[in-house]
Amino acid sequence: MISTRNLSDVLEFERYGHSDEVLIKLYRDLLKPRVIEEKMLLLLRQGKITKWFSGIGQEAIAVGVTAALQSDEYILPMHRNLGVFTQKNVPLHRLFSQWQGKANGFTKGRDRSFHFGTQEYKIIGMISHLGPQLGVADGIALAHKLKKEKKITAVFTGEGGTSEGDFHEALNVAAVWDLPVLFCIENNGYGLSTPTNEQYRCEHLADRGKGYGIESHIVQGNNILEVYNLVSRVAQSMRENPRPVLLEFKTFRMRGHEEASGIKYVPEHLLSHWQNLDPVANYRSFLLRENILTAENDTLINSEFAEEIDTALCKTFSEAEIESSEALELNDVYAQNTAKIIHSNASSLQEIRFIDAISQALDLSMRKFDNLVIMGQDIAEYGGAFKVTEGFLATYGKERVRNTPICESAIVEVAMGMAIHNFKAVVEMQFADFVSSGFNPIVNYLAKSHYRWGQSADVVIRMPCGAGVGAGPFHSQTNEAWFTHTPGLKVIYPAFPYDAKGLLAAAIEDPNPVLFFEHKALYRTYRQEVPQDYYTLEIGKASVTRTGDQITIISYGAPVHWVLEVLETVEGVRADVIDLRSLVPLDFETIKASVHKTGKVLLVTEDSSFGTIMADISARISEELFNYLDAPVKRLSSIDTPIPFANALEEIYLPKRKIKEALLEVLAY
Ligand SMILES: Cc1ncc(C[n+]2csc(CCOP(=O)(O)OP(=O)(O)O)c2C)c(N)n1
Repeated sequence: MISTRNLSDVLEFERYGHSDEVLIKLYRDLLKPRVIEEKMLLLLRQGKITKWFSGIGQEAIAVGVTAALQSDEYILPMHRNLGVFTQKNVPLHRLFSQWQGKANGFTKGRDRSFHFGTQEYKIIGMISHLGPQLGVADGIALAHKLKKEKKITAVFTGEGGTSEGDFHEALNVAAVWDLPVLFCIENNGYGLSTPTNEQYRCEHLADRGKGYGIESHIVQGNNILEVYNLVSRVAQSMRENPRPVLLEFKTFRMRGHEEASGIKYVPEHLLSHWQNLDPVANYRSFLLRENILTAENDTLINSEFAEEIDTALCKTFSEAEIESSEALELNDVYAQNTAKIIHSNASSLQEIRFIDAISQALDLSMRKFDNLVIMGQDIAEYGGAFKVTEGFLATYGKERVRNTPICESAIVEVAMGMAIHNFKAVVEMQFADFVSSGFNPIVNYLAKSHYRWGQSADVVIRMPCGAGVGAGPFHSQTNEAWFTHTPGLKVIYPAFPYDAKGLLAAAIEDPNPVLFFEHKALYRTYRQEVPQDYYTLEIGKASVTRTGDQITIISYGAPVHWVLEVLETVEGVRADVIDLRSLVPLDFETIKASVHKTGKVLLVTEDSSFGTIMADISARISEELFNYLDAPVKRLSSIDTPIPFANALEEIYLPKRKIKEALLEVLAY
């Protein structure tokens, strides 16, 4: 259903029964971001600030939407939505300090402008990639819904941002799950310099609501009373009857995308048309005409704001430049993990497969944490592609065991949103290969949030990976190196059922985002005696699976088993076999102790050769342990091709067949 509100060429205001006080309050709210911005433009010309994204002409949307929300409802604004921040009463000096990269801002100088969130004010700021926050809003809304809180979540995008896949995925998920998300498109005519007819083909973006089965409305975004009234009405109805609603606000960007870029590409007639529809000037005229506001009062309000701004600016400008150190910066990359290691109480062990260990860890974690939700494709009735969650639906119900549409990006974003409202999420990638479709939110949103503004992403992404099952280039990759390079992520890669169970439970306890690799070839082939109850293992500790003093062999995942098999076939070799278990954080101490003892190192990974984690380990051994080495560090990895399908080709690809020769070569050096 699409409703089209008043879109005439003049702004006509209707009181909707509001008192004079309410109308004046809305005027003050609308005026404030304008006055701040005019000051910022002045400071920019004076060289006192460096960059500015103008929202002049669009203020009625941010202000009207935020005014219609309850104070504990989340809002996810964009770079032009200063009005969201003023409406939520964020202190001006903190905002200014944020823009100037100072300590009283919200990111300790680590991110700029509006790229931050604050739980205190229930504002979750954007990342530069525009689209991901749409799915994050879905996650917050889902968290509200699961807690049975009658709250909505509002999220903004420009019309340019609607071309991103994130927009489609987020609307679709919100529709399928009936999430109370208010999707607000600010259609301001241009995405940087690209006009709407080069961005999309439909007449109105609101028309897209129909395709998702979502109610949508077109709103004159320059009319504060239209915005406020429509959003108030829709929001109340969404609280009672949770569902997404799509709003397309028609408006215009009166200045450049950012100040330096200018607006040469905008035809003059468009500017003058929208100048006549200026949201502040028109509303002021209406209030003056109706004798609700006097010119004297208007002057008073303006000077009150000017004084407040000057005081706050003084505070910011007198604040010292930010100081830090390597240690302080590194210390904020991860949230502190306060979870204690839990030891097993079980008196008996049971021999189980690797896959059973994964299922048990998930099952016991679901019992332990009632705020834990598992999401993934086909994981509910079907039990997942590998049957890891078979039976979970009957035990934990559809709300906590969630089949998802095929949209890895949105689901990772949903997991992030749930973490923002105090849930834990486990996301199952059907195959680790498909994580590429959810790559952006993992490496840019989840990984960086704690460092940027102190928000941890309590999310585990399960990654069934690896070769040996003849599944070809898109179902066999071991893609841990895509993530080990990104600060902020933890990467775990166990090789044994005991480790898999304890480390998956530990990953779920850990508030940081964890990529948890599960080698498919181990799922049903390897068995081990494992305690049946709940226990956790320390993340970041390698295990020495076999000891010896002649050579250190370092590996993780399936190759650990290949190495152990080879050692069974060569007599008399005394090798330390280190199973890393955790790639980030990396246990270099265990490596160091072993190399001190053996002086020889063989590194074995299933990853293709260039840029593996083994390259870093090799470099570090060379740098730090050179004096202990009796031979060059030897690396073994798969060849630099995509992983092929046919068994014979897979054998050529993998390093398995080269292990014995490499071992003897290093020993003989
Ligand atoms: C994924 C991505 N691609 C490109 C950009 C560069 N970029 C920043 S803002 C912008 C235009 C956005 O247009 P729109 O969504 O309409 O918002 P507006 O700036 O008009 O308010 C572009 C292309 C980006 N930030 N992220």
